Amino acid sequence: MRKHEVLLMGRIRDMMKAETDRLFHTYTVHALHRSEDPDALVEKVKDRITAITTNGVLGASGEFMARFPNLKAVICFGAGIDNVDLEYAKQQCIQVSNTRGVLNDDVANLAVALLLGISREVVEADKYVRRGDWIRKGKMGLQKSIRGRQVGILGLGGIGRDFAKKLEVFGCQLAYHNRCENKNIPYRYYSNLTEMARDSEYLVVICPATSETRNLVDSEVIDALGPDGTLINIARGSIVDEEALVEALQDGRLGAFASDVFAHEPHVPEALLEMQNVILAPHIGSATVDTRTAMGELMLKNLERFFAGEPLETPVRL
Ligand code: 8YV
Repeated sequence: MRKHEVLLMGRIRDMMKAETDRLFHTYTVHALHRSEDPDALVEKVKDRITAITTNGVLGASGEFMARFPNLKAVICFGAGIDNVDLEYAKQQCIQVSNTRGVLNDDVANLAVALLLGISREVVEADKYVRRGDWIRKGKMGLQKSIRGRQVGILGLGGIGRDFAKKLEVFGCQLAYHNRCENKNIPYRYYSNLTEMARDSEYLVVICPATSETRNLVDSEVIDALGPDGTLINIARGSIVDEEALVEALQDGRLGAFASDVFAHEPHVPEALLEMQNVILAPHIGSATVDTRTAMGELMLKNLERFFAGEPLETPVRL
């Protein structure tokens, strides 16, 4: 039987080998990154392509999708689909899927790790021992407990809810800001983000990156969080105004910052590298063998269902 043809936007580095092999084994994959002349490749296969596979970074622009007159699906590896032109997909009735759900647990765990790590100064403590400061200077200074402190969650979707559930056992006061209140959720709702930041000691960013959330955490929100406040970002760098953030940390207007994501990855503002009240991670939220395997399997499942003419497993609502 002839294999279905799939266009692969580029190397999906985060996909595990077993699922990558299965993708290439099951389909005739036209991989742009393996072609010496990607443009010529697109011209050659454009009429036959009904499905594109991609990830959050590579995405799929409207202009690119428009080159495939029979395109019906964009199948993504990853939950974030900020670089896929969803407006164009909607207009053209192109289905889009992502791999949400299977990564919630590990991403939420990393958010907990950053919260505990920054409040208990775990990275600094490690450096303290390695530098010989324990011997030279004696005991390190005291840190902060998170018990009883308000943690404001920006974006109470799947990952946000998992994160909040995990935090319940630490005895934190939980609050959230979404576009709408969810009456079934027991945490305090704020319709105004700045107000939530003012009342919270920790502000944790877990919302999707869209044109509406771009620089949502701006200097006003950062100032409301204040010198005793900590900002944690596990979502996307674009949601935080990075320049305003660096300035606030430099001026002591923000207490601390822990993040897995940045505006211009893999580049991180120089100034942050020297700061002690900062923890930096290289976008590893979903980076466990288990989760990356599950994401690959889910991506393949979506492809399989698309070619079988069945509803996608995890369609994105357009
Ligand atoms: C990475 C993520 O994008 O799923 C997401 O939105 O941020 C991560 O899982 C992953 O590296 C996918 O390539």
